[in-house]
Amino acid sequence: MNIPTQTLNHICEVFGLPGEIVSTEIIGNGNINRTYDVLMEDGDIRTRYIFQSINTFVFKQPVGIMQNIARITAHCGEKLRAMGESRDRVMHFMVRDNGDNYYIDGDAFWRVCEFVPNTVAYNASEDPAILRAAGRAFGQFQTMLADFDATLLHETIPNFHNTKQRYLTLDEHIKADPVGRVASVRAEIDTLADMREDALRLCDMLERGELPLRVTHNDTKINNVLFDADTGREKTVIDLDTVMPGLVAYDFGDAIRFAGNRSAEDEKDLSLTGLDMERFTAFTEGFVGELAATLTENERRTLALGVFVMTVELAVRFLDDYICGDQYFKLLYPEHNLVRTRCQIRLAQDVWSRLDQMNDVVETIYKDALKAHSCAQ
Ligand code: GN1
Ligand code: MG
Repeated sequence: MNIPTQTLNHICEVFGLPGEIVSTEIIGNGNINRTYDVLMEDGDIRTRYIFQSINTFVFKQPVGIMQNIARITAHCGEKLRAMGESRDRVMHFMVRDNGDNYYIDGDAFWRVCEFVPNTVAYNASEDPAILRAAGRAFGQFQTMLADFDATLLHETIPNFHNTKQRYLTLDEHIKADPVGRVASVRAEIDTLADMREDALRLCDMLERGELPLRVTHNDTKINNVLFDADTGREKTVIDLDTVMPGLVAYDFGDAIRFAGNRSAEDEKDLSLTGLDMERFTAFTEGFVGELAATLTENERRTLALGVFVMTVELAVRFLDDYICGDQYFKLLYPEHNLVRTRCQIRLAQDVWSRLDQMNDVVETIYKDALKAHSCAQ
């Protein structure tokens, strides 16, 4: 959807951005919010910004998100400054004269942040160096937030990674069958039912107090990492909308679900879908390398399981949205949510068959990382 220039100009005014808009481009890879890359010119100075309108069907309390973001970016910014790191290693949101980092324009909820200069993002990569850097980026993000007071965070989407609740919601909608699609997806429903017990293992452990809550990112797709265009090293993590208390396995699992898959998450040709162990290994080296010293034994032993859980959970969410008539995720074509569901189911099956192999890789990398860590001390 194109936004009228008038609206964008108005947003510039509200946020006090100097100069004129030279060009705008839609950034299309998010499934929820609408995002625009806006280039502005003020005399000789050209500045790029990211304008985003938050999807308020998905995020019912956008002001809470923006409060979370202000606190998280301030916390990370301080840490990075103390380490002598560049200011580009955290996102910067524009603040209006009244102190708000957002603007409500009728039904639309807008925010603006600086475009991080000289960076690139990837929707997929086979390059181990890039995957390792992505792993480091999400690992470092957790490390930076390890001493953040989680009680300050609004729960932006309640039960976001509560797999049990996701299944219960699916059960309800299967019963209600609001748009008459249930009969056509019996096979998918049955397969997900077979996976249910194993997919709830993280929830069960959390309920039994066997896994600690951390402040996690919760949406760790590789396109939520910006890399330095010259060096390829991780610059910063973006998309902070779902930063909430969670399990380390959520972040690890979701990242591998996306970046470890040989295919896109909505591939129609399922023979192309499956876990690539080299990509898995490279990401794990980066992620576990950062977090080895702080991982509990249960956390470490559930990382690989997290890949399965997050993949099944997303299959459940895509199928639920399909059964409900596609209200949540953006679609590129009518059957998109069903295609996504099938692809995630295929990936989950492949991941399950490789669980032991994945656990072995995690264990080896963990031991090496600990050794490197104790040598460095
Ligand atoms: C959504 O919009 P995007 O790409 O950041 C979704 C994630 C899913 C992802 C699947 C708030 O993320 O949970 O894993 O699509 N975000 C929300 O591509 O539901
Ligand atoms: Mg997101």
